[in-house]
Amino acid sequence: MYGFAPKGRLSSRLPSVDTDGSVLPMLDHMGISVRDPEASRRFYDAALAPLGGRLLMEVPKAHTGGVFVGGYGVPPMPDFWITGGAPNEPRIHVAFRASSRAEVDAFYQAALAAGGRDNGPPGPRPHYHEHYYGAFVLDPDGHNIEAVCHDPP
Ligand SMILES: N[C@@H](CCC(=O)N[C@@H](CS)C(=O)NCC(=O)O)C(=O)O
Repeated sequence: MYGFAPKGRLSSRLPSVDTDGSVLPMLDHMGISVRDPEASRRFYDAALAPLGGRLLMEVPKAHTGGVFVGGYGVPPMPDFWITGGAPNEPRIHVAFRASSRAEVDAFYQAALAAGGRDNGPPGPRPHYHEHYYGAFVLDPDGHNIEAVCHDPP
């Protein structure tokens, strides 16, 4: 379903720097547990689309004990995984990067329309930093999902 390879050899130092000079985040991928994978897929399909994200990979159930394990990301790399099972306690907070404030707004609207619950409408959060603009939605299990743009307006 997807093929991923880094653009070049990665530096072993932090922050990781790709061969083209771009800085890569320390975090490679992460995952959360969700009670109803179909409901969560509907939510994340919709919520992440405005950010350029989509389901990129599903691990064959022969390798997962029969549960859904799917990876979302901006192609080509899945970096956010959902796994069917008992939701994490306490619930997880995940922030997805948006490239504009309009994308944050679109994330919020799409996430609410796909069954999310409001946890903070789009707007500046200057207590994080001067240009921080975020929106927060609880996913079907109550995980606190955010889109954030760090750029000046
Ligand atoms: N409802 C708050 C949500 C803020 C929020 O969830 N912030 C993240 C960090 S960006 C978080 O995990 N905060 C800690 C907490 O809520 O316990 C808002 O709209 O600002």
